[in-house]
Parts: sequence; C-alpha cells; structure tokens
Amino acid sequence: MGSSPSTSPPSSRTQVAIIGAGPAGLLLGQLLHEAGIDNVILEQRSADYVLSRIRAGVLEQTTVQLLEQAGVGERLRREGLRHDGTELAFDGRLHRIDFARLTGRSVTVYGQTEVTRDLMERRAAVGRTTVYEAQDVSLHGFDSDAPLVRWRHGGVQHELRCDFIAGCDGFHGVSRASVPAGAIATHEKVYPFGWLGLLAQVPPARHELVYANHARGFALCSQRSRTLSRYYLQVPADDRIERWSDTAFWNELRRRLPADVADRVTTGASIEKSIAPLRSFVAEPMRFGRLFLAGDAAHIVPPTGAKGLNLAASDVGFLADAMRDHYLERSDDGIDAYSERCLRRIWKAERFSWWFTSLMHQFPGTGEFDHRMQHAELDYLVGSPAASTALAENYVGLPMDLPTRATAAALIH
Ligand code: FAS
Ligand code: PHB
Repeated sequence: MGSSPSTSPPSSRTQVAIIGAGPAGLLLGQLLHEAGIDNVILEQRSADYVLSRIRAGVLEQTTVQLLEQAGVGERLRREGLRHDGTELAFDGRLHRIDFARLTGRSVTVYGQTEVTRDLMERRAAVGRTTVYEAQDVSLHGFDSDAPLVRWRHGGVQHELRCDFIAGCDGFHGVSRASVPAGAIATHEKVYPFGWLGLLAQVPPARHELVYANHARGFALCSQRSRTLSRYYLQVPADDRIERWSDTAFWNELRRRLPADVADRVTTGASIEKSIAPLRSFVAEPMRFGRLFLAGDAAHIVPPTGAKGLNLAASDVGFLADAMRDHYLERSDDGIDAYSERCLRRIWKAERFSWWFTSLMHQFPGTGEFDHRMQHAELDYLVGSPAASTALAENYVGLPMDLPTRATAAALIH
C-alpha cells in the first residue's frame, strides 16, 4: 500500500520537494502537510519495495510525539509496546537497566516498517503526491532562489520547481552526492563486523530487549510484537548470508545467550534474513542554500544504540519547524540554525552508538586486556546508578530542544 502513487505531480511547482520516501521523507511530508505547506515526494523504488526493508524497531518518545503530530499516532498507541528497560547479558548473567526508574521515561517497540506503512497510508488519505519509481532524480539550482528537481518516469522526463529541496534519500542517495565536494566535510568510522538479522513469527524470548556481550560475538534479542521476534548476531564484515541456514543461526544465537534466555528462544522459519554493515558517519553541514539533508542522507550510526531512525525523526522535526517559521512566521532563523541544531544532537547520538558498540562487540585483533576492560566497564555499569543512568538517558533519547525562535536565534547570532 503506498501513497497516492503518481507518475507526475498535479502541477510543475511545489513549496518543498522531498527526495526519498523512507521514514524521514514521509514524516517530513506529513509534518509539512499539517502546517499547510505543499510538498511532493520523489522515490526511486516502488512502495512495496520500500515496505519490504526490515530495519529499526525502537522509537524514542520524541519520535512518537512527532509521529502523533504527523497524524499517525493511533495504531502506534494501540500496537506499540512500551518498554521500561532493557537487559544486558555478560558472563552468563542478565542485568536490567531500568529506564523508567532512572530517567522517568521509556521507549516504544514498533517496527520501522509499520511506521512507514502508517505514514504512506496517511499521505494517501490526505491526497499528497508521492512519485514512486522516479528514475534518475537530479537536483538543480539549490544555491539560487529557484531550485528544481528532474526525474524520468516511464521514459518521460519531468521537472518540478520548488522553494526548497529536502534530501531524505539515505546514505546512497543523490542529494548529498549533489553537493560540491568543497562545500561538505564527512567523518566516518567503519566497524570490522556486521549484523546478521533474522525475523521470525515466534514469541520473543524475553519481555524486553537483551543485548549480549559474548566471547563468540554480540547478540541482540529484539521484537516487533508478542508474536514476532527480531534477532541479530555479530558476524565478520565479509560474511555472506548464504553461509547461514536458519538452523545455524538459531544454534549460534543460543550459544551467545545466558542459559535461562537460550532455553526460552522459540525457533522458527525466517521471514527475512540479511546482513547489514556497521559504520559511523556524519556529513557537515546539513544545509546548502535551499537544500537540506535529513536522516541517513546526512548521518549513519551503528544500530546498537537504536538511534538511526530516531535521529532521522529529530532532523525532520527541526526541518519542519524551520519551514513553518519561514512560511508562517516569515522568519528564517530556523533555516539558518537547522544544521547546527541537528548536529548538536547527532554527534551526541554518534558518541553513544559508538560507545555502546565498542562495549558490546568483539573486535578482531584485540587481546585479553581489551576483554578485561570491556568486562570491567560492564561490571561497573550495572553496579553504578550514575553509569546506568548515563546509559538509560542516552538510550531513551536526549531531550530534543524543540526549537523556539529564541533558541534558533541564539544558535546563529
Ligand atoms: P532510508 O534509507 O530509510 O530511506 C531513503 C529513501 O530514499 C529510500 O526509500 C530510497 O529508496 C530512496 N532513495 C535513495 N536514493 C534515491 C534517489 N536517487 N532518488 C529517489 N529516492 C532515492 N536503525 C535502527 O535504529 N535499528 C536497526 O536495526 C537498523 N537496521 C538497519 C539496517 C539497514 C540495512 C540499514 C540500511 C539501516 C538500518 N537502520 C537501523 C537505520 C535505518 O533505520 C535508518 O536510520 C532509517 O531508515 C533512516 O531513514 P531515512 O533517512 O528515511 O533513510
Ligand atoms: C531492532 O529491533 O531492529 C533493533 C532494536 C534495537 C537495536 C537495534 C535494532 O539497538
């Protein structure tokens, strides 16, 4: 089910052209719609293909609030699972981090696929245009006051004039690639391992997520509902999915979990199985004239801290606020502060994701001293209210200082 698919928008002009119909593009499109700001989304894939991607599973409260503002809170409130904590497993034992007691906040478990589906259906219901299977999208004139985008569909060339372009087209998209090399700086760290993920229609092994540090490698027990589970195993960076039968996956997962958790793993046929690389990446700045980058187009985090989708949401929250300021308040303070405001939150999430990945994974080539350091930090972490609170407040999401005109002005003057 997709938005009102169209091969071309009703007119040759819009206020905001959005590249990409992933969660960032779709959420931005709905927040702009709620503010009465016209927008068109150009997506290179089909709606079904976008929905077939299995990705994130944990939403911060700020993300839930933005989704409610976008008009897609109803099923999320009904089916989303509130998690008040998580469990860390090491040395064969479980240790709970109590988010609610330590921070007064919680997270919601609700798959990115369902977020995307809800946003697609809402967009179709309000009649906004998404052009799916838009080929060879190109961006022009975003360093002028008359930007435009072009694409091909069914062999026909199309053009759309706009006031602004939002590059929500992910890590491999065209938007960041359209910025002149001298105008952008990138920072990257590639990890020497990946995550092998498996989705199965089986009940979760535990009520909450379990992050396991084991000598054989990291493992994560996650879920999508009380009958749909999502598991991950750390695998070598060059591993291939063909090497992993379902049986091999389940056996390895059980070896990396404490016995009382392993015994409760219900196995079943995989619905989806894939390997994702792990990297940390940030592009600076995130605004280039009338082009704004948001979500994975501007940054990537290793999924250990469950920040990827949530950072995309906060970028979009700041961008929608800046667009409201521009069109409704005739102020460009939000636009001028956009990049700085996003990056302040992004770098803190990059740090947490890097730290949690470094703590929970086995790094090739490291020795016994490094393993002792990991275990000493884990032992300290679960025994110190201060250290546990630091993990908890980062995991549930640092405050998103939803912009006021004063904060925006302070950032740029
Ligand atoms: P997306 O990549 O989701 O969406 C970008 C959209 O732009 C896509 O639909 C793409 O088809 C489209 N596009 C690309 N190029 C285009 C072009 N030239 N023209 C038009 N459209 C174009 N995060 C977590 O928190 N937990 C996880 O477990 C997790 N697992 C992940 C696994 C994988 C394989 C990947 C790649 C990411 C994962 N992430 C995870 C991060 C993920 O959830 C992202 O943070 C999230 O999808 C970001 O959303 P967007 O910024 O919308 O980017
Ligand atoms: C997921 O359910 O896909 C998930 C949950 C937590 C993470 C990463 C992925 O840290």
